[in-house]
Amino acid sequence: MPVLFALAVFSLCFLAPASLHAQLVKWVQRNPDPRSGHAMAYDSARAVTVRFGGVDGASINADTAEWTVGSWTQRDVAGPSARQSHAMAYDATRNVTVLFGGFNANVNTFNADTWELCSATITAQTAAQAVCPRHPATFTITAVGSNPFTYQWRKNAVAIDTAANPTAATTTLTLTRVGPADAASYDCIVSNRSGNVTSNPAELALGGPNCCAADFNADDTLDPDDLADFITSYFTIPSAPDSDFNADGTTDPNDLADYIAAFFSSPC
Ligand SMILES: [Ca+2]
Ligand SMILES: [Ca+2]
Repeated sequence: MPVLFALAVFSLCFLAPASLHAQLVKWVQRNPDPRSGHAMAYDSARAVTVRFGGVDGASINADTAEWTVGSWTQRDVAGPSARQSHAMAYDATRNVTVLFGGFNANVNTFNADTWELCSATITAQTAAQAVCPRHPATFTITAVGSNPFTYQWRKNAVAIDTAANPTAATTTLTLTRVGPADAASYDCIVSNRSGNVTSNPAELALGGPNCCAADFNADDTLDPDDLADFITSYFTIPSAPDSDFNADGTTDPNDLADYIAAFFSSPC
């Protein structure tokens, strides 16, 4: 005679208006999902309680479900075989749920395998932004889940060379002095043992109502240093993107003329 256990989670809903004559009290059954011999552990990185396996009266299960406030969500993830009486614990240092052992009465097998449930969730990221030319721009990503993570920032869906810009392999991408070529869409691929998740693309635009085109050294002050710095760039490193002041793809006398005009006529 099999012995069945039923798991039921109840919540007391209680409304208490000012008048005791108008009062509603009732029990609400949250989830009628019978289960015994399962294991559960709290994943603090994702703020969910993970349940795996167990017996529901009809079969031994290999399903994964997660409990958050008020409901269970079934997770369609491959993992351990069907079992009961296994153990689970959460490793808060690496943010993984560890499962070990258990028993499958259908095949009379005691398990000796160890599993880790890994996760990666992007919880915050920089939105689209506009940056004044030659100023720095940063994009930041925040991910929670199983350590360690790796990061790969992309520009227009193409991986940024991390040898040229090591910040492209970190949580914060920094572009030190943006120019027309930097105006693009940026996202980040976050990877760990659970796989990859990609952030939403965020646009970087150049300019804005408070930008000062003639502030060549981008210190938010227009003074003779800017004129000197532009002339130095123009004559010594004409290949530098900054020397192409009018951003037409060529550094020529028009850039010098345009810069000087901007410097002496700029209201900033
Ligand atoms: Ca300046
Ligand atoms: Ca030019």
